[in-house]
Amino acid sequence: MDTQDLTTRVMAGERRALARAITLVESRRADHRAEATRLLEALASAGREALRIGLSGTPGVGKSTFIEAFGMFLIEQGLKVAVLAVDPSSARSGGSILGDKTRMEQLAREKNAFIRPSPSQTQLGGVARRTREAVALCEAAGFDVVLIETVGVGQSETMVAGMADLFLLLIAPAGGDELQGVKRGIMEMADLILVNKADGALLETATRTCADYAGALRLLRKRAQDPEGYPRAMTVSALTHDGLAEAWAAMQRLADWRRAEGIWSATRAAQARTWFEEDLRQALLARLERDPKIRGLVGDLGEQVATGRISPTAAAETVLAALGD
Ligand SMILES: Nc1nc2c(ncn2[C@@H]2O[C@H](COP(=O)(O)OP(=O)(O)O)[C@@H](O)[C@H]2O)c(=O)[nH]1
Ligand SMILES: [Mg+2]
Repeated sequence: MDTQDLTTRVMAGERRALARAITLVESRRADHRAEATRLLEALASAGREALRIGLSGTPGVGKSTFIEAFGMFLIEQGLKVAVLAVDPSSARSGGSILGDKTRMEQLAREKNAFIRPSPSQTQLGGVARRTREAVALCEAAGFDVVLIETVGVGQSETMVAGMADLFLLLIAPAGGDELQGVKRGIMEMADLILVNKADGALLETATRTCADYAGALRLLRKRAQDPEGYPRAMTVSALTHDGLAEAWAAMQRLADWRRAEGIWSATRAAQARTWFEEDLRQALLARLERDPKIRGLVGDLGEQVATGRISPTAAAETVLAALGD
């Protein structure tokens, strides 16, 4: 399959071609990289856009169960749904979504769904680029919604929020008035806080937890990207599917408002600019690390800095000077 062929097949929404294209963008081989860039360029011209939804929450909160239920709900609405996972620790754990596939059994069988586990890479920068490119491929393949799942570890959430149109935070019902140690920074990224497991014996606790979060959200600084009433906290049950339709309605209302206000495109433009700068930074660092002369110099100077023979600032300047020639 050449690039032209792959482009045509991805555009036709062939899932096997999409899987293959993602494998291509995940490859570190220089020739693959060049082909991936050509493919992405060719596909970008189609100008297809999906609703990109970032989803985060600590292990056990019900992300996989929610994605299965919400994904099926969207498919019943006639939409095509892609699910990508970002897990910086997957190199060690062997990929979280794999075990999860059992929880996404139904979704995995749907022809209008596409599920892709996390690329096994330790470097968050590498994961970010590959995930972004996978998102772009899913969009080109005609998916309406791309869900990007991440586990609740700080940096990966920021990264996912940086490539999403909407960011959802899944929370478990909890007794007590502590907000489960959810970091303020993460709360500030959320467009919707969904308190999951609002069913059975947990319903009452979930309702109370939801009210707590609604209160906490009201205390946050007003964001330019929100209409009245957002960010919101709502209860859902991935198990009984209660609240899923309401959550989807809230997402659509927010997305529509942002489109109408020009916030949607402005946010995407700003995101693209950030990615460009981030890519450049990564590539420059990689180039430095490949240069044996610079690597040697950095090693030597590191030693001198550690033993106090030269200041960190002077050492950095020495390296920069060496780059100049
Ligand atoms: N009662 C109830 N349990 C749920 C719900 N969603 C998930 N769970 C359970 O919570 C556990 C963790 O769910 P999982 O989807 O694997 O969480 P993840 O680690 O965030 O992906 C499983 O035992 C699920 O059955 C829900 O809405 N209600
Ligand atoms: Mg899971």
